[in-house]
Amino acid sequence: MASKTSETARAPQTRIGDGGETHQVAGNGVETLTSAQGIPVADDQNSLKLGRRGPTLLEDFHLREKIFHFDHERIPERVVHARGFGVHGTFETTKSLAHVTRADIFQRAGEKTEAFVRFSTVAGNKGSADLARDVRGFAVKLYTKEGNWDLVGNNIPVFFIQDAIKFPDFVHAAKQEPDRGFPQAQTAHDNFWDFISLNPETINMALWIMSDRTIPRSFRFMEGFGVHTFRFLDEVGRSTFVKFHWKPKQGLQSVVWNEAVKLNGADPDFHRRDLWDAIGKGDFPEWELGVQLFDQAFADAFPFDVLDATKLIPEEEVPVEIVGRLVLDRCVDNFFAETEQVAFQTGNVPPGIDFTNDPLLQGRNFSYLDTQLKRLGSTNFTHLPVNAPRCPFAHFQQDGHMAFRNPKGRANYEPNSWGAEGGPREDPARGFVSFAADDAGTKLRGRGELFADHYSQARQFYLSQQPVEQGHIRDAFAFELAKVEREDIRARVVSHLLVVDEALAAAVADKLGLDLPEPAKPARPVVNGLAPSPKLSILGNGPASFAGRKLGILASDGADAGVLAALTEAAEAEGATVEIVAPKIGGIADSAGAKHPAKQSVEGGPSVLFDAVALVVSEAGATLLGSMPAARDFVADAFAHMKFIGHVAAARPLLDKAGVVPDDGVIALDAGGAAGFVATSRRLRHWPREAGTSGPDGG
Ligand code: HDE
Repeated sequence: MASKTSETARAPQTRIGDGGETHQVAGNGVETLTSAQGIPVADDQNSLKLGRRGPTLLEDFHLREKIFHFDHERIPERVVHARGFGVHGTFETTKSLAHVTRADIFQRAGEKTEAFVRFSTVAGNKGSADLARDVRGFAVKLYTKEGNWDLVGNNIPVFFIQDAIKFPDFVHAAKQEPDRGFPQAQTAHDNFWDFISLNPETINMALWIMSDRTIPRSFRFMEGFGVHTFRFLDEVGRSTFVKFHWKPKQGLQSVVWNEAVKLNGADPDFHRRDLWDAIGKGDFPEWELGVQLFDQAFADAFPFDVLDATKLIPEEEVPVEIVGRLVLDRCVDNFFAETEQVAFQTGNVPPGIDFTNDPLLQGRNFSYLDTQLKRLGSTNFTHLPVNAPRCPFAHFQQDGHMAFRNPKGRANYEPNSWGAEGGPREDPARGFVSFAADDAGTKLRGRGELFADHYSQARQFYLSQQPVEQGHIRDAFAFELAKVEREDIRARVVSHLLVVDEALAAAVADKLGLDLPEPAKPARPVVNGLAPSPKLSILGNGPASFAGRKLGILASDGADAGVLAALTEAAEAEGATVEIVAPKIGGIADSAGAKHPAKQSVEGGPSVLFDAVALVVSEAGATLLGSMPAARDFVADAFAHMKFIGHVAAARPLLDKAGVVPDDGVIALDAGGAAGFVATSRRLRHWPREAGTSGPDGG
């Protein structure tokens, strides 16, 4: 046993019992490690013991504090939307809406407002994968000069249910089943489809979630929607109904299902990494804020209830007017402090914006405040920097856990007779005033009559999709229902689809090997003649360029230097990113001897990470890669996912090994083909390949 004297006498930089590792110590500009109380720490490697091999002492306050804090690092994850990613940005008003709202944020074109946005999936737990088939949350906090406005929306304009009272049932059914604790982050299970099949109000949303909207390529390539009908109020309290839309300047883009499945394995953080990388290199994503404005007369004449969140108003009927732009340009400094602790609340609206009686919205206004207390543990969550208003604020709320904004002075109530020293007072002119709704009625449990039309807009959505997209919806239904163990549930879902579109229902039933059931009985007659709304298609609203997308070049030693340079130049001129994937992470030397570092080795860099791929290999490289399963998968997957594939002539054997029968989407890069390949890649996918009509060999 070491004597006490020898331990006390040790040199300050020596660690007792540390096996001789070297540790950096404070000094020369390196900060001193302290306890949370500020006490300098001498040894952070060893707990205090009675002798080197003896028991640990309770006296070790540093050990106790360190472990105590660690034990309490987690706060409850969100009960829905647990997995998310937040970033900062700026909203700029581009058009004044002073004629319809007194909201300060919409008074002056050119006005800039700080913003925080959190994107999320809904059903999965915090550690689930990004490419789950799921709705994406699109929650925006705008720190306006008259208080925080939270527009807590989704990437789909309609919702599953009509009344907040159904939300716990819906979420229980969607999340993991309670006895087994799985499946998580996916709706392909009995409970979810049981709920859908027994609640026809979900059918419109069911069509949306089986579309490619739920497998976006990037947060940057999705729309956002406020979903509910809100009100704008002007200076005299006159109301105009409003629906909010976020339109990505980058254009819409989704992946195909097989790609999503593989992405979840290749990079479970694919969406958050994409946003982090894009912002990190200055490619700031941007959305336009659009509003659909309408009055009571329109609402009365519209065949659906504008208070029903399972319905939308087609843009073709009420155009979306662009009134602002949102640029996301700053990642968080600390994920926990900002993304995890940001607290959205639908009830946060500044003067000039107000609610309608949408029963889902009314329920949300209750829920969000409640959930913040549970999650953040104190009513003082508004003191956290990410949640605090940026405008001056003053009130008499006080004390509570962790209050760190504590007012001075004697008066903590109002009215009071302390004059100017007595603190803030109400302001009837500037303050928030609710719409003077003349509501009256019988107390009952029920819904508006038009809420009962559950199929008309589902049909309209389906008929608004391009054939490729309709095929994806069919396949998604067949995939999910094939995971449902009970045949009666599968059949009940198909019975609803029969009311939406007979051909869709028949195709799904065929894929399931199911006899067609009787159609469901709609509570209200289906409005069959609704005009398709092309704005509801993703493919119809894609980007016009390859900007913001990623080209993956599978390269080998001896790769044609000219082709590499031409590809890189064309892609970068387009605003796209180029990444080299090589047999080894050390990179390659091209035909001119120049070295190119690899971003990925082919084993860790499958083609699902890219929007288009190019094969720039030497003859020897093609042979080498052709012998590597990961390289063959790289090529075969790119082809199966309908991606454009550029290649040099030497890559032909690799294409053959991957089973690729070249079509119009497989493009030669030799003889100056690089620029044309990048230009063609603007179309993102070669969809005729999926339909089997791809030419020249596909017919
Ligand atoms: Fe939410 N929702 N929600 N929701 N929601 C939450 O609040 C709730 C609904 C949405 O990034 C929770 O802070 C009820 C519709 C987003 O932090 C909770 C109802 C829409 C986010 C809650 C709805 C949303 C949430 C969980 C039915 C689209 C993530 C944690 C009445 C318009 C916000 C939290 C973030 C989060 C309740 C329906 C979007 C429990 C009761 C409809 C984007 O309060």
